[in-house]
Amino acid sequence: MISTATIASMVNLSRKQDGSNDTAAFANDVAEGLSQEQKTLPSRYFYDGRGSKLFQQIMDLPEYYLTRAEFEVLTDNRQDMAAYFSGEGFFHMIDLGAGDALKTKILLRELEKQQSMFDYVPVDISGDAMQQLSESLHDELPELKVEAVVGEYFQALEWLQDNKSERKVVLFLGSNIGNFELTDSKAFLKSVRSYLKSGDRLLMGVDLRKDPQVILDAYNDAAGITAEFNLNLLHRINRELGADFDVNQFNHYALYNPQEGVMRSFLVSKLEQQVTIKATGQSFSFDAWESIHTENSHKYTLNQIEDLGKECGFAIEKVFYDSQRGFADVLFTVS
Ligand code: AVJ
Repeated sequence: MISTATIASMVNLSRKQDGSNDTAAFANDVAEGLSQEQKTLPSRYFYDGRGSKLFQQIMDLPEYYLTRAEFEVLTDNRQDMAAYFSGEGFFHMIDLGAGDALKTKILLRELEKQQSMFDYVPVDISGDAMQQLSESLHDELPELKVEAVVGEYFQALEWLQDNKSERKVVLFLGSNIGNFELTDSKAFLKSVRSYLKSGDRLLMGVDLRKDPQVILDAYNDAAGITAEFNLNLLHRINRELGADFDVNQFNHYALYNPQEGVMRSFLVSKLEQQVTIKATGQSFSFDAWESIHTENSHKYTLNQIEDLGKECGFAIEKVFYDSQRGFADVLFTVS
């Protein structure tokens, strides 16, 4: 069957096509992070080619409940969600951090079934991911109008602001909000809000507080995939910035603080050692058992989410839970 309705285009908003500025920014962020008293590396650098593959394996792990929980939420509530989205005519569905969009496809199929008037704007920092997604959507949902955007979240929202005045439904799934510090999540949501107007919506996936042991296991899987994922950051720095990290001399360590509701991940140096990064010409020393903080994964109460939304100009319209009540997709309207 030949479809004339298929329109798949891609906009690349990354700073440089050849990636040179991206490498400079990466080098800069790494040097800055390793120069601090508590060494730190930004979690957004997990997702190079190998890191993205490892994360896909994480999503299949028996211990990593998040993805299955959200899959269930979207599957069980897809009709209801689609009805909320498409009530008021044409809209752009903007998927921040779309990745392989495995979960979003549940909604896309339902919206098509309901003959909703919309187009799909997946946004991701990975050009490869957006290319693959455009192709898979072309095969699976040939009627869907897709405009993939390669870039950072705010670049994409800025671009949308200039180009699209129609109603917007923003998806921010997968508990990606959990990677932000509280102040950053506020800044992020306020910024998203500034691009929206009355009638627009935000659907945000959040991981909820639960048995700390369950959370701990999700980030310390028995197969060691999460450890590989965390350590891959050092492999990436070696490869892209010409560093000489001896990756075997670092351990993955993740612990959950139930008081704050924060999972924190670290790489711990097993011995006193030095690392040189060619790209910046700097060396960094590690004491034995010194740590690099690599990720925060926040777990929320619904009250926190409600307050967070309120402070950023959003009101909860509906909360969709999984059967265990461990994960929620929260539908916000702009207030
Ligand atoms: C993609 C940010 C939601 O924090 O649970 C998985 C990333 N890190 N295992 C998360 C991750 C370790 C994940 N997010």
